[in-house]
Amino acid sequence: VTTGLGAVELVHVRLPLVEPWVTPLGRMVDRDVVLVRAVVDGAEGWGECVAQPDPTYSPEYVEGALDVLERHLVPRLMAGRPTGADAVAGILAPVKGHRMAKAGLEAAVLDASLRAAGVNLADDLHRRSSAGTPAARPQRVTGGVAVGITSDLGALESAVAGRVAEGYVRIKLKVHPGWDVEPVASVRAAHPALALQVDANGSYAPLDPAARRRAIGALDPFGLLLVEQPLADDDLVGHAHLGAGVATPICLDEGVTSLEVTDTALALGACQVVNIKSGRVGGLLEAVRIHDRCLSAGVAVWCGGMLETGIGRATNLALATLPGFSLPGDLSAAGRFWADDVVTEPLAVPSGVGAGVEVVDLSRWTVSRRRLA
Ligand code: NPG
Repeated sequence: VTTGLGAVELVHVRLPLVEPWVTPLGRMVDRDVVLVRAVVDGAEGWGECVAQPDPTYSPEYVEGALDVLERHLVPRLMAGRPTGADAVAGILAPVKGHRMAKAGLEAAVLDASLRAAGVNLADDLHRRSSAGTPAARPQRVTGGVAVGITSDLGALESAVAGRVAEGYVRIKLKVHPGWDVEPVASVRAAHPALALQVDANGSYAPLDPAARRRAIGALDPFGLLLVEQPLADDDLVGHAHLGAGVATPICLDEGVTSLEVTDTALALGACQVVNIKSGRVGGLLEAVRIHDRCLSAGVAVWCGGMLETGIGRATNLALATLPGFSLPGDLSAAGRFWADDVVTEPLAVPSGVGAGVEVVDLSRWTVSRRRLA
């Protein structure tokens, strides 16, 4: 058994979605995704790079992630001889940005080293968090689900009714100027007590400040949990101004890329809630730090989703067991997106070692596979 980091493998897979996924950013019928396999101390681990096929959610995208992983990140990591996952972010820090690619690599190393040590991921994250409860971490978390943009209000209503019937306790709707008050009003009328929130993916950015306040303020009567990322990624001041003029709590997603940006957003009053995605912030360990900071600042967090396969969903579930995750995350079951998932386990906080999932034979979905030793 080789000690330390052995081989790293990059697997580009393409999974068909059970139904098209439509957001303010576009329409997707297959999910192209990069899975990272790492061997540490002879144990195999998996991580998922959540970059999307197109650079429309963030500057990262699947082919770019494969390229930066192969040319820059994996060679640096190999040369840096990390003894465990704690060393990964520091070794990769000279490469700027590419947080989703870095996070996928760190997750694979973390999973492998925890498997080698016989430790469960959720337990490990609790040990790392200043607010963790290693002796009594939750065995399950409450999941919410995202409903995409539909062709009309009738289709939206039946999609929401279906998700509520499946048992989801919180629904997130996608909104943009022109598809906001009407869908929210119609869902609220049908489900007066439903925990409901909306995600704009920055689509209100082109409006002037008064029009933003009118559009987002028009959602105030519907008692939403939050409105997510109404403005541009880098417009923290704009979010602070908008938040001062509306009642619905503002949540940041795309805008929060690191612990430092979290501090800036909190100092500016840019948000009342933070969506934490380990990929967006460069890794699970940074996500734990952001969670800890938000918890001590009294800012609620929840775990976002990036249409992950079961590999990424397992790490999301482990993360979401931390105590600051007081709002339901985008932690829908595999069947929400996939007819067949890449893992065998059902969606519950995995109890096994590492991230706790077993990866099936990927060959039927594989676009390319590169082994970097
Ligand atoms: O459950 O994974 C999920 C989907 C949650 O809406 C969701 N994700 O902006 O947060 C987002 C959004 C998204 C993911 C948008 C991928 C575009 C691509």
